[in-house]
Amino acid sequence: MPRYNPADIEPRWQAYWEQNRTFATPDKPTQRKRYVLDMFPYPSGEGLHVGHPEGYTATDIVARFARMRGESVLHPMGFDAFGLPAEEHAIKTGEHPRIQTERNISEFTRQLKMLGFSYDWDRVVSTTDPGYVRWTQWIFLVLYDTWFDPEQKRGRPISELPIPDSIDPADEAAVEAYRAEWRLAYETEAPVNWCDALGTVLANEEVIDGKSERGGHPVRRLPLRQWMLRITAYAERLLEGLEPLDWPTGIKTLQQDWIGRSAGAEVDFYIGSADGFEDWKAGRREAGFVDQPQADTLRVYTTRPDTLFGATYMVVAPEHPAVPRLTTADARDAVKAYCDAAAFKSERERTQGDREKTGVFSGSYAINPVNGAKVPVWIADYVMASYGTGAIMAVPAHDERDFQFARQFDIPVVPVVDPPADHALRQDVLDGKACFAGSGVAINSGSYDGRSTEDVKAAVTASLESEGLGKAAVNYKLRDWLFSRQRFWGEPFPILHEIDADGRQTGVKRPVPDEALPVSLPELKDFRPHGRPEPMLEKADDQWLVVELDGRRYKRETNTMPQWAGSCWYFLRYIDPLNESQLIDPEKEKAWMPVDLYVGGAEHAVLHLLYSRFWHKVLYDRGHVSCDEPFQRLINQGMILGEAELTLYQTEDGTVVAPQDVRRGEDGMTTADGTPVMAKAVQEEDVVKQGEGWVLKDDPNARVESRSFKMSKSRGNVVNPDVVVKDYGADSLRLYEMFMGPLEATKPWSMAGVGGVRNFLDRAWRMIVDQDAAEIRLVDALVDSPCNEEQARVLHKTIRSVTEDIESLSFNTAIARMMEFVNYFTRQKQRPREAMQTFVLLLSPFAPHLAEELWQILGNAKTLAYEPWPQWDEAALVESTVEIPIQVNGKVRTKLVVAADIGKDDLQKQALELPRIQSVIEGKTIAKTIVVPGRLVNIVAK
Ligand code: ANZ
Repeated sequence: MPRYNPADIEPRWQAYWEQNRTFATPDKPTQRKRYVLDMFPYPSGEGLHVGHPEGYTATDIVARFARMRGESVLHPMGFDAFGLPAEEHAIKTGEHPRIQTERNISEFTRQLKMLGFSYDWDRVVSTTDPGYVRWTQWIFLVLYDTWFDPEQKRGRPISELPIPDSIDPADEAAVEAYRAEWRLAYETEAPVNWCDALGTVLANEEVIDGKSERGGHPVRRLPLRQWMLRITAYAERLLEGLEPLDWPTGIKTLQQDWIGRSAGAEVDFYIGSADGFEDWKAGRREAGFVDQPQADTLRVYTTRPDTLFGATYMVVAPEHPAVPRLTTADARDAVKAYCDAAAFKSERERTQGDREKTGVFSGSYAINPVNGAKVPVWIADYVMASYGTGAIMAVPAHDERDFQFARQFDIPVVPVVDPPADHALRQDVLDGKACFAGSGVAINSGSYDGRSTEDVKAAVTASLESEGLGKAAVNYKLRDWLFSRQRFWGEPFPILHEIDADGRQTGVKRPVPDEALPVSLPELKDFRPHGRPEPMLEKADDQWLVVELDGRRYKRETNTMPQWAGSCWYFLRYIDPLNESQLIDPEKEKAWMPVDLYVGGAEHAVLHLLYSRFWHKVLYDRGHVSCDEPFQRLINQGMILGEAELTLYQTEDGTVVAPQDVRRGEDGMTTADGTPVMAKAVQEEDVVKQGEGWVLKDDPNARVESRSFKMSKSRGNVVNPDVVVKDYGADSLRLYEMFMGPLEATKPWSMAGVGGVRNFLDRAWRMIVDQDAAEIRLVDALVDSPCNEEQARVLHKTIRSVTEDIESLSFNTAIARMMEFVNYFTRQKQRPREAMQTFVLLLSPFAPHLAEELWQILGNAKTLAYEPWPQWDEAALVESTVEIPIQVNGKVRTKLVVAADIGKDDLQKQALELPRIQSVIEGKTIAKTIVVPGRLVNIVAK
C-alpha cells in the first residue's frame, strides 16, 4: 500500500537531481542574483553533527525558494580541510593526513547528499586541493606585496612606498628593511608553546592552564621567528565597514569590542634629574612632539590625560626595550629575576583583574611634564608591552589596577577628580582611600581645578601638543595576526630565503615565482615531531628544502599557514572554481559578489569574519575584487543542545550534586574533588516540579537537575543524523531542525519532536494520496473544481505567510502555517487540485523529496525546482461574509452571518429581527444596543 516511505522516495530524488544536474549554477546570473552561503565544515572523522544541517537547511530553503522566484542562485559547499586532528591522526598511525582527509570528505559528501541540499556539486572546493592552495599562497604574496597608506587609507603596492631620504636608495638591504616595516606580511620573533616532554610546538587550543592537553606536561613560551599579518593597519576600515552591514547587532558589537578602539593621548615624561628637566622642555617646545622619543624620555599612552596631576608612579612592561636603560645597578638582579618570571605568564594570567599585583622598582625616576614632580618608575607585568606604548603613568586614585598596586607597594594616592556629590565613596576617594574611575570635577590639578573631566582631557591634550610633550592618539586592542604554525598539514608559505655557500641564510627573501605555485607539501616518511621547536617541515629533505633560482640558492620557508587562511576567501573560489590563470574572473566576481546571505555558527562571530573581511579589503584595494565587504547579510544559527535529560547525581552520603560538578573518574563518577558519585537516571514520571526546581516524586527533598547540555561524546548525548534519517527520513530531519524554534535560538533536541513533524508529513501525504488503495492514486476528495471562498482564503493566507516567513527566515512559523493548512484541508470533503499543487510547492523548499514525489503523483512530469513560486491574491484574503455573535445582556444567544461590510444600522436591525433574539427579549425593554461592526452586537434589555 502506498504509504509515505522516505527510504524509497529520498534516494530516488537525490539520484534524479544529480543525474539531471538540477542545481547546476549558471556561470553568470541571468536574472536577479542571490548568493546563499554556508560556513563550510571541517571534515572531521566524526562525520556530520545535527548542528550542521540546521544552518544548511535554512540556506537550502532560501536557495530553493529564490530559484522558484526566478532568481539566479549560487548555493555552493566545500571543505575547510586543513586542521590539527588529521595531523594528529597521521602522527599516531603514519597515514598521510591527505588520505584521512579525503576519506572524511567523501563521508561528509555522502551525508550532505543524503539530506537533499541543493548544492551545485560541480563547484565543491577543498582548501587542501593543490589548485586551491595555489591561490591561497598567491593571496599571501599579495599581502606581502602590499603596504597600507595611512593617508589614502588603503593598501598599495610595496613598490609605491616612499623611501625616506635618510635611506640610500641603492642600498638594497636598507630599502628592504624599511619595506619590511610596512609590508602587510612580515616576520618577527613571537612566542610559541613549546612542550619539552612531547618535543613539539602546541597550538593554543592544545594548551590548558599551562599544560599540554595530551599528557598534562608543562609548556613553555619560547620565542620563534614567525610570520605576522598587519591586520592592525586595517583596524579603522574594519570598524567603519561594519556599520552598513545587515548583521545581528550582537555580532557587530563583538567585532567592535575585538577591534577595541580607544582614544586618548601619548605623553612624554622626562627621565633624569630635576635640573635637566627645564632644558628638556625647552628643547621640546622648539622641536615639537618627536616621532621617536630619545633615551631621556618615557612615552606613555593614557585615556585619561585629565589625571596627569595624579600620576604618582610609572610602569613599564617587563619586555619594554627601555628596561635595561632604566634599571640602575643595585636593582639589576631583582629586575632580571622579575622579567624572567614574567616570560612564563600568559597574557590572560597577567591581566586578570583580581590577581595580586607584582612589580619591581627600576631604580629610576621620571619627571611629570605638567608639574615637575619626581615619580618612581616601576616594572610590572600588569602592563603589556604590545599595547599603547608599553608604558603607563599610574594614577592610583582613578585606576583600579594602579590603586591595588599602590596599596601593595605603599605608593601615594593623590585624588585629582572629585566624584559627583551623590557618589557613595566620595569622601573615601577624596581621602585617597578608594579609587574612582568615573568623570567628575578636577581638583589638585593647578589651573585646571573646577573644570569637568571631558573639558580637562581636551585642554590638557591641547596644552601638551602646543609644548611638544604629547599628542592625541588612538589605540586598538586588535593585535597583528600571528600567521604561522609549526605544523605539517597546512599551506606552505611561498617564500624563499637566500642561503650562502655554507647554507647560512643571508637575510634576503624572495617570493616563489607565480609559475612555480603552488608550493606543495614535501613527502615525509613519518609525521612524528622531530623534537625541536622549529617547524615540522624542517624534516623535509634537501630536495624539497633547497631551491636554485637564477643562479642563487634558497631555502624554503618551513612554517605553514593556520587553518584560518583557507576560509578567508573560499566564497570567491566557488564563483570560479577551476580558474588556473587568475584568482577569479573579474566579470564573474562582479556578477555574484557580495554574498547575499551567510549563515553559520556564532563561534565564528569574531575571528573568521574579521580575518576574511581583512583579506577581502586588501584584495579590494589591490583591484582583485569589486566590493569592499564580502558578506552583506549574516545570521548565526543557535546551538542545538542534547536531549533534555533528567539525571540525578548524589554522593554516597546522599548529597545531590549538580551535573556540571560531576565528572567521570578512573572507575566511576566523581565530583571535581574526587568524591564518588552515584548517578541514577530518573524517569520523567518520577519527577515533579515544585516551586523553583525539580524534585523526586517519592522524595521531595531530592532535587533533580533538568537541563540540556551541549552535545558531546563524553556525555553520550550526540545525535547522529544518519540514525535520524534512517528512522524518520531526511525531510523530517530538515523540517524538525527548522521547527524547533527561531533559527538564532539555542534549543534542545527532542526525538519526540522529530516524530511530531514526521506525523505532519504523513498527514500531508494522506491529504493527497489514497493510502488504502492497492497502488498509488490520488484521494477521492481531490477535485478539479476551484476552491470555494473559504478554501481560497486559507490557501492564499498560507501562501502569503510562508513567502513572508521565508524572506524573514522565520521558518518555524512558516511550518506552523503549513500544518494549519493540512489540518484544514484534511477536513475538507473536496480538496481542489489547485490548492494541493500550490501546497506542494510551498512545502518543497522545506521537504523537497516528499514535495517532488507528490508533485509527480499530481501528474507533473518535471522537477518542481524551477516551478514559479505561488503568488497570493490579496482579494482572496478579504472575507466577504462574517459570523457575528449576538448577545443579550452580555451572553451570546445566537450568531448571524452577514456581509463583511454591513453598516451599523443594518446589522442592528437584522439582529433584532432574529426569532431567537425576539424570544429572549420578549416582555423586556431594550435599554440600549451596542453594535461593533464585524465583531458583535450586544442588546441590553431589562
Ligand atoms: C592613566 C590613567 C588614569 C589610565 C586613569 C586610566 C585611568 P584602554 O585603552 O581603554 O584599554 N594602559 C595603557 N597602556 C597599557 C598597557 N600597555 N598595559 C596595561 N595598561 C595600559 O585603557 C587605556 C588605559 O590603560 C590607559 O589610561 C593606561 O592607564 C592603561 F584614571 O593612563 B590610563
